[in-house]
Amino acid sequence: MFLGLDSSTQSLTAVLIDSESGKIACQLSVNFGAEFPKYHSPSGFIPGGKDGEVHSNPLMWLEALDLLLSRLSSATDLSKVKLIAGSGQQHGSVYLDATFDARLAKLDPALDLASQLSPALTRATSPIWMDTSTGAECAEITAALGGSAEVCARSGSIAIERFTGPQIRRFYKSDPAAYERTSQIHLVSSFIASVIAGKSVPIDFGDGAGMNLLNLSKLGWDTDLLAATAPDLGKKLLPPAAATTVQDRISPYFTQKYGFAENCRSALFTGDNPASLVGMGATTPGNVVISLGTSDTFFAAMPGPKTDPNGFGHVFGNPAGGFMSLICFRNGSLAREALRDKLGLDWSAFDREALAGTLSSAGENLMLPFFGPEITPRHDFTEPVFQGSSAFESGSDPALQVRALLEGQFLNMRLHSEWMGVKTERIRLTGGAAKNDGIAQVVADIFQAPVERLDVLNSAALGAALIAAVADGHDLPALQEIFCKAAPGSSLQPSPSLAATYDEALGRFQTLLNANL
Ligand code: XUL
Repeated sequence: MFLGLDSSTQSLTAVLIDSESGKIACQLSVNFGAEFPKYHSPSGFIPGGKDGEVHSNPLMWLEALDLLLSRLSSATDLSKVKLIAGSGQQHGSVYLDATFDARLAKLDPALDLASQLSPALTRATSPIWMDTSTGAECAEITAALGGSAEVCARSGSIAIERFTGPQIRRFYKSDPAAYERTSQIHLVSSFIASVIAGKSVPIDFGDGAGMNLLNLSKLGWDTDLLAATAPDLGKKLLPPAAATTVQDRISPYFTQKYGFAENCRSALFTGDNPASLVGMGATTPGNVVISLGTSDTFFAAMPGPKTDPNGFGHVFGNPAGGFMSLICFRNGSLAREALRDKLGLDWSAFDREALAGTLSSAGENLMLPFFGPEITPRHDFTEPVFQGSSAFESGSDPALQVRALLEGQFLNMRLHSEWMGVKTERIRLTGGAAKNDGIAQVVADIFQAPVERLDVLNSAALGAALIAAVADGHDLPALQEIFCKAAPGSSLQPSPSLAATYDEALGRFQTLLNANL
């Protein structure tokens, strides 16, 4: 059996797979807000941070690890687990002093993780991916490197507020003494991996690429980015490595306390998005995952470290080898819900409206589907822009607006993923709105690729379990055939007759967008 753990923003999840029977043996989740009210983090982070700061308490993640494993050991026999891998919310960082490794080496199973490791923290709380406090630090790093294009070409992204490098720089500037006492900086992923391994283990290429510090072509820390971020930073990070790098036996703390076998080993942990790429069965180029959530995200495997010339998209390591893109669109469900409410529709009507009666006007009316500030493209929109027939612009025919909103969202997605230079052959749709057939059909038609929906609940934790199996020598494509199957009857085919329609609409959409930036 192989265990995948995902330490995400709101919860810690375990997925245990049995590679012989091809079944998920057990999955369990611990919700931080519900289980640990003492951390005052109902949604997994401490609310009310100043100047855009959003932090979490890393001790909460450790308490969750103890609780989840104790529940898991009651539910199943953990002595059958051969290897553990995992993932974490990306970009979050944990700061530790020189005693961290010694504390890990002598963890006492009679005590808990949080109390034994808390004295090693040099920063009580961890900035996470929702933090936007580092605008000044991003500007400083960018200036030191000679511009955004250089930062992006090296690290896969322009300097981004939530990325770890700018966050480390802010810590160094605000508390230089604590920064100096820090001898090890971990991501959420490598922190949990280190606790499991009983020693500090490296950050993997998947999550490491979300720091503005990893040189993608060299797959090592970039000396100029390190120097632009904070002094002696290279000494506080282990050399990065592939997620499938196997460590020795896990810490005796876990074998003695939760019944893992003595020869159970662990791999490195990666970011939740790279792990999801694995769990969604989309690790080979041509496969695309579109996740429809509060924000929409588009991620896809890429053979080489190509970067977005406009600096909107990000490039991370792909745990199966090569690279992946991640492009985030802020106006996802937020925009769909805003229009739905404006038109007084419910979700099923929203779906029907998207399909019924409006197919003959596909691609005709254009909407820039931004109800608020957008990040891809980066612009402070305040309301959508309409261009088309008077029935469309006046809203007298709501169905036309529904179609144009969805078309606008996915034309924008197609436009801003073209830089990858990878032809979309299959789309796996996930997230709240994915089950909506009307939306799924628009996606298929605009990208001219079949769309599938998966039954996978915890794609990051499942991906981590698959990474554990691969680290043990199993074949990833064979495992993905079994564990990442499309839900029966969930596939939708594109209509070839709409290919030319949307090619042409894409050009007009781009012109309208450029005129409004
Ligand atoms: C990706 C990002 C989030 C986090 C949280 O860049 O910030 O998706 O990984 O899950």
